[in-house]
Amino acid sequence: GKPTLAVVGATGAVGTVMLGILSERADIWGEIRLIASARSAGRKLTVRGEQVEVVALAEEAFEGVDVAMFDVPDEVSARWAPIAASRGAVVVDNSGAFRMDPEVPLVVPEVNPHAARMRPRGIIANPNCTTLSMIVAMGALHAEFGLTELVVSSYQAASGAGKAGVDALREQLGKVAGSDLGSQPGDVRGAIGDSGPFPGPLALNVVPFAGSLQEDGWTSEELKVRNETRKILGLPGLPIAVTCVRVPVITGHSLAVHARFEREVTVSAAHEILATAPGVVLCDDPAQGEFPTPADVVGTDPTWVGRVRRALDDPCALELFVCGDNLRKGAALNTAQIAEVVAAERAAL
Ligand code: 11C
Repeated sequence: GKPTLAVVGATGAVGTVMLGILSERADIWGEIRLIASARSAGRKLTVRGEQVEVVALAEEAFEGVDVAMFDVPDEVSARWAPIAASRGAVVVDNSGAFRMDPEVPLVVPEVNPHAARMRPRGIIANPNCTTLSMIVAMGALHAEFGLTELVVSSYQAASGAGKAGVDALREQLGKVAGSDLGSQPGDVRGAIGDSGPFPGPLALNVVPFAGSLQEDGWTSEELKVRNETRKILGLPGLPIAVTCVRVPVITGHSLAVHARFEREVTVSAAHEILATAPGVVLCDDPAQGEFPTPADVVGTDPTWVGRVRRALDDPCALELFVCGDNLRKGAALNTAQIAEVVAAERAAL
């Protein structure tokens, strides 16, 4: 029969998008079991046009599950993913708990699908949404030109911080709408106060901080983009500098990328690769006002690329701007694609 899928964290920001994605994609699953905290148990959610009752996270909830997707905080995955795996499920985990574990593959199906097969712990990790928002395009360029260095700045949406992030930004926008705030130091901060998950006002502002503070001034988010990119591309020594910035966008992460390669590159060669790479859409005609923006790409599946330029001071380097939906390819969609890779293995047995 068709494999049984469990969605753990079905009621969260990513889980909600996941149910939509599962309803749209090819229907390869038998039962889809929805799992969440005890608080949400008993709620009914719609998936594939049917109402499904949410069950509480417990060992028995994984009985008979072939693939279990986890869209929950790190500490919940750290505890429960091994339990699901010990019960025979292949876990696809979207938290940060296992991404850098050498015994856990970190998979982007367009870039390193083969890595999914080596999973001694029965766990496959899904990358961070900021890494995912650029990695399909960068993987395609790397395959052709050979990456030697990346310098990246992110423009991250509020929904990267979950529902709490979206609620905080909407509330802040309400407080500043129609005002003349934004012309005196601290006036926006004064009007908004300290609330929500961001360490500064996000409405009428940008905040150069995401995640938690780590050694030497780097944030956890910046180190994730660096470490995960190296692991996915199989380039453990790749020099990568990252600055992560939160911007007042609801959903859609963007990145400005300076990418250096082993050999000389041209914009036309890069265009040709990006225009044909699976999962990438080239949108690059600035004379016609065509470049990707998060407001235009939210809700879509691909990685959008524009503003491709050759570096003025380096014939081996490109500058480009990428945008992607951080809840779709950045999270739920990539997880669903990995689960489909696992299901296809099983079907081939
Ligand atoms: C953000 N990328 O935009 C983060 C959220 O490692 O999965 C996702 C954190 C993670 O805030």
